Amino acid sequence: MRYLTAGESHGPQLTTIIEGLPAGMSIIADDINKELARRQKGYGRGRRMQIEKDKVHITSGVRHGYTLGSPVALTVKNNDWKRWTDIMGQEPLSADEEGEVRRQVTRPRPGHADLNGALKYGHRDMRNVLERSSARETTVRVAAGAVAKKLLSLLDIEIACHVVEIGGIQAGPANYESITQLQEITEASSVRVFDRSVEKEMEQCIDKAKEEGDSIGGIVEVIVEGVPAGVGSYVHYDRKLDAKLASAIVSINAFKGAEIGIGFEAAKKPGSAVHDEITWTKEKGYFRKTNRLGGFEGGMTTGMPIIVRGVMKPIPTLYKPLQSVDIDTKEPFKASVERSDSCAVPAASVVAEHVVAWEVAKAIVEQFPSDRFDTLKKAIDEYRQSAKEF
Ligand code: EPS
Repeated sequence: MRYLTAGESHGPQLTTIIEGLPAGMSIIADDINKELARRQKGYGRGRRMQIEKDKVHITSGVRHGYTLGSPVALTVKNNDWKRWTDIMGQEPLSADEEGEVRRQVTRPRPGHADLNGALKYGHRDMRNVLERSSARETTVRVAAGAVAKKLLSLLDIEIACHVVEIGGIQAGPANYESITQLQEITEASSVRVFDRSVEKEMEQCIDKAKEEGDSIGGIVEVIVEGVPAGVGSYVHYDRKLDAKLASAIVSINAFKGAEIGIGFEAAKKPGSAVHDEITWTKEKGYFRKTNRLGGFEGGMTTGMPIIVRGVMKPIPTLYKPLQSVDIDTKEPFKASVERSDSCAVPAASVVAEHVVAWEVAKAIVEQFPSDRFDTLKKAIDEYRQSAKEF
C-alpha cells in the first residue's frame, strides 16, 4: 500500500492517490471529512483556518460506499486559491508581467525549508519552496490516514491522539479508561489534552507567544489498541514497524524526534525497570503486565497498545523575525514574514495519529496480503485466535 500527495499551500487543491487498498472495504466521504475537521481545530491556529473548510472529493476507486481495488484518488480544494490565482497561476508570465509577481520571497526564514530548498532546486523566488513545504500538505496526509484508520477500525483496531506538552507546560498522566473516553475528553479540549486542568495555562502560553510575535512547540502522543502481536518484523531493518512509525512521525512538518513507550527515559533505568514481564491467561492469551516498551519488541508489535510520541519544534515563521540574509543583495535582513500559526501542536497531534494509522494499516495489509477486505478480515481473525492459543 502506498500513497503520494501533490499540491501547493495556495494552489487550487491538494491531491492524494492511494494504491493497494483491498476491494470491498466500506468508506464514505464523511469518514474522511470528520478527520479533516479535527485537523483544522486547535487553539493557536492562524487566520487561514477560518478561510478553509476542508472537504474531500473522492474522484476514483470508490463506488456506492465500497473500495474497488483500483487507486483511490482524493482531493481537497484550497478556498484561499481565489486570492492567489495571479501569484500561483500555472500559465507562463507575459513579458510585462515578469518581475511584477507579488509576494516573491528572497529572505529565507531560519528553521524553514526556504534556503535549502532554493539551493537544491535553483529557485531565486523561495515561494517556489515554501508553497510545497507548508504544512498545508498535511491535509491530504490526514485524508489518506483517515482511509487507513477506517480499515483499522473495521479490523477492530482503534487509534487516538492527545497533546502531552505545549511550550514547556506538561499535562498530568493520561489515566484513561478506554480509547473512547480518551477521544471524547481530548476532542472537547481546545488544546487536545486529557488533563483539562492545564488547558488554560497552555492557552495563555500560546497567547503570550502570539503577542510577542513568537511561536511554541510541544509533544504529542498516539495510542493504537487492538493490533495483534507479531506485526512488523525482526528479520530485516526496513521491515521493523517501530522504525517506520518513528520515520513517519519525523516526516511531519516541524517534528524533530520520536519516542516509543518510555523512550528516552529507558536510558536512565536498569533493564528490570524497562522490560515488560510476560504472562498468559486463557481469555486474553499472552500479554505484558506493564507496557513500558510501548507495544514493541524486536521491531514487532507485542499486542499491547502501541504508544508513540513526537516532538514538534516551534513553527519557524515568526512575526518577530530572526536575522537572515537577502539572497539577491546578500545584505543582512530580517527573515520574511508569512501569515502563520503561533502554535499548531493540537492540529499536529491529529496529523501524527493519521501517519501512524497509515503505517500500521500498511504493515497489516503487507503481512496478510489480500486483494479483498473480507479475506483480509478472516485472515486477521484466524491469526488472532491462533496467537491466543499458541
Ligand atoms: C503554514 C502557514 C499557514 C498555516 C498553514 C501552514 O498558512 P498560510 O500561509 O496560508 O497562512 O495556516 O497550515 C494550513 C494551511 C493547514 O491547512 O494546516 C506553513 O507555512 O507551514
